[in-house]
Amino acid sequence: MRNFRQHDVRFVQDLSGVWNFNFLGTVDPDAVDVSTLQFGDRMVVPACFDATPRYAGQRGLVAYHTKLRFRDKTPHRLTFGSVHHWCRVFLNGVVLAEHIGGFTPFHMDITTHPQGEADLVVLVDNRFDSERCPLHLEYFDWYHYGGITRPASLARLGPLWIDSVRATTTDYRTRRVALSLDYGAIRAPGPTELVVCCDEREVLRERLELKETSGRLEYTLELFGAPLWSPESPELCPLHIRLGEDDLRDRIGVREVRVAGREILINDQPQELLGYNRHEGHPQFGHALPTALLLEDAQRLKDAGCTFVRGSHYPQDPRFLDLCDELGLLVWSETIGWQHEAEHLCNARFVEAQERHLHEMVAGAVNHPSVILWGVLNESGSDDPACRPAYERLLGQLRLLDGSRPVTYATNRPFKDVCLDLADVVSVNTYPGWYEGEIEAIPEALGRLFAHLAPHEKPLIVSEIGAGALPGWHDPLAGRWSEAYQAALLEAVVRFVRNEPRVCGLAIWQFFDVRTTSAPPRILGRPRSFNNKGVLDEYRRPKEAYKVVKRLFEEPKERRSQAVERETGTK
Ligand code: ADA
Repeated sequence: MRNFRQHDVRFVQDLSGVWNFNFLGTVDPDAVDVSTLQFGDRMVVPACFDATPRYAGQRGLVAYHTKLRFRDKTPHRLTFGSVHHWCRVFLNGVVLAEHIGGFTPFHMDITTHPQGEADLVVLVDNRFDSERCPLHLEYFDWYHYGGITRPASLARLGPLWIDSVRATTTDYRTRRVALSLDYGAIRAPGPTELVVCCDEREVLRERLELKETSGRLEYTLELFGAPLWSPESPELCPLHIRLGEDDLRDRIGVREVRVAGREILINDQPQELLGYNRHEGHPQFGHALPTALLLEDAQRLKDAGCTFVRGSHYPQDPRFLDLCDELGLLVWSETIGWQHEAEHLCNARFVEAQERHLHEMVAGAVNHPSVILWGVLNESGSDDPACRPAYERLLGQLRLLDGSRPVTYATNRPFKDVCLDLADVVSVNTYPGWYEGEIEAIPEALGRLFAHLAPHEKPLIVSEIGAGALPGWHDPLAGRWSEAYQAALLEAVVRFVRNEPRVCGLAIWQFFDVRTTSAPPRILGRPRSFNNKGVLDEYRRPKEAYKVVKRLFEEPKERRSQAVERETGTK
């Protein structure tokens, strides 16, 4: 599930492999008797079944089956990295759990089961149903693939287990880190030893008297001599925690993120965020990208001169975040969402589903130093006072769950927005030169926009801007849809934005082309059924703009600092 070993002691069975499979189609999940299901086909886990040739583009209910092996009678934890986009999980024919929403991990603890083998059946539905699964809707500008799309595992928890661990830098200067550990147990554990090692050095050893079957342990660690994490020097601190007979490995980065005036600071250093929006998609793999492709994407972002990636429009694979941690790429992590108006934002079911999903996003990504910003509700009704309570609630939840990172949302209605005061960072999606106006008018359009947002005195990120280019379309007239037009537009954008002291971040739309919804009318403006605004095509082959942007991104940082100095009169 991660790019490093998470346990030395805890036994974990990786469930990746080939499972039994049945495409049930237009069947109501409530009408399925799992004990009578036949499995005539096979399917890889993790994978998107509807990206495979046999089921390409099909929507419906499917059933997966595999055998689990329980080592003993103690509790075990079944974890799914992500299932798209509704599922019901059965163990030996009995429902264990239901889950909605892809792109986030979830688990179920199994406490009563005999030792030995058991049948695991997962009903998965990739159909759109706004009642049952309001997080995934057909009109979004990306294709929703289905299946068990990230790795799954079965872990033996034993009688006492580490439930979760969170490490937050509270003072980077003194390397002070707040550590909180939630544990669970089948009975009050009594005397228990806790040992915490950082980079194989023991930083805490304590004999505890645990009187409850669950609880939270909190400590302040002073990691003397630990290296700091920053984009230039992404040094990670391996953490190994042992509680009784259970253990957990994670990696932390000693770094603080803070907003000051118009800047986002990491360890008090202002950051210039330069990068792209990234979907998780590929024609052959759908959303289930193999590790090699995750690595390719991360390497390419670095090669493209990026410091920043916006995970649009959903939480990215934890293995991709691991790579960002290692490479020093800064990440905006956001919940699933796309252009929701009052119809959704005033609907309690939708907001509750967002809230549950947001909890999973934070729980899954909170220890990644690369994640510096949480986001919600891409391009939604932030101009509508009726939608403001939903923004208040979701941004408020994010702050409650993690006060150590700023929160934001991408608005596409900045001139009428009524929620910007709720965000720590103002983020704006805008398409001058593409949806409105010509390339020559970009400086004027952006200048007007930045001037309008200036009174907010907050960091400003251009969270989307771009142009479509059909891969290989070399038009002598360099018109819209040609590679040359896209390159010229992005050149104008990057030149203007990097010289603009009021802007601290730019995420171009987008890194590579992704398949979009098949539903009209959007599809009619999306040749090939793709959103073609990538600087790479869907197979990650560069278009003309890739090199142009790379050159501009790689120009020394001094350029923006000079612009900031000019603006603020500081030197
Ligand atoms: C929006 C949206 C993106 C994409 C883009 C476009 O800004 O947030 O997901 O749809 O427009 O290509 O038009």
